[in-house]
Amino acid sequence: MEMTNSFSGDTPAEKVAAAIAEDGYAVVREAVDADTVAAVEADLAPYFDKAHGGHEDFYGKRTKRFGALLAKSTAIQSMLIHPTVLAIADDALLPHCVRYRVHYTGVMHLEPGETRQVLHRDIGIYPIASPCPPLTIATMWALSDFTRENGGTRLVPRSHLWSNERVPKPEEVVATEMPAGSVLIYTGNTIHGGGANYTDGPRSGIALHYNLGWLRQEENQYLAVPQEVARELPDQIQELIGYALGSSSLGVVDHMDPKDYLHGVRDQAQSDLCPPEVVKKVDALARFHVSHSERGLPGYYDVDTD
Ligand SMILES: O=C(O)CCC(=O)C(=O)O
Ligand SMILES: [Fe+2]
Repeated sequence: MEMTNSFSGDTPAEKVAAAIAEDGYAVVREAVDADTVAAVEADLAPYFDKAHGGHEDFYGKRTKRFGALLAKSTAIQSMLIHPTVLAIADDALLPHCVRYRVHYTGVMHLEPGETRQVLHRDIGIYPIASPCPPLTIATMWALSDFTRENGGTRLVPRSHLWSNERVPKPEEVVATEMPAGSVLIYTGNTIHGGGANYTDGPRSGIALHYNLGWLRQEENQYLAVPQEVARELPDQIQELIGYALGSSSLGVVDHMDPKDYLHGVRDQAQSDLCPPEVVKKVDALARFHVSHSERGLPGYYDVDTD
């Protein structure tokens, strides 16, 4: 199947959000310029040099991966808080949480010869059966062009609405094609996986994910970003990585707001754990109904699209 939902960089965010709500994914082409891509690559160059392929099948034996990107690059901040991406995260996640968080930051750099990754849902790390409301929003930023031949992320349109039992057919899988500087955005509920790289150059991508603020973040941002680095980050990014209450009292440190604590407040009387705007938002949240389901439902789909 051919990929649809590829939008130019100036497309209104609402239009992209509507496509993601319907199909589970969208591409925004050239959402950042070549200078931003070059700046991110320059920040990360020393880490690329040191990185090597993994030893687990899922993560890829010819895929360089490393994380903690907010401690390694300032240029990456413009990807993390890109207005279209945040508008989509607002649309998908804010009905269900007071704030969402940075869930994961990582490089996914497929070297020539990498084989296809098993298809999966990123929300498979949580024991919640599909379909369910979006728990995470994933972005994959292209540092190189993404093509079908070099391992552009494979996706199954509309699978964010399927139950775990439904297995994708090969003809239901699309491959992401986008030039460097573009971003693929998909929900963590959408079945997807890296492709095989049949070319002689790398497919280089940066994954920045966001999750509901009351779920555990996949990458531990409090260890990934040292406190002295976190203290210097813009307010908005501090809040995104977790230095803000996720609900009344959720995320407290020594009975204080984590952001106050980060900035040296040690007197409980100076910190408000029940700010009225947080309490009001908690009361207004759309509530989940989680039903019990059987153990052992398949979460991985080995679909041959090569
Ligand atoms: O590399 C890709 O295109 C996707 C990788 C992925 O989905 C994952 O590692 O969870
Ligand atoms: Fe994934």
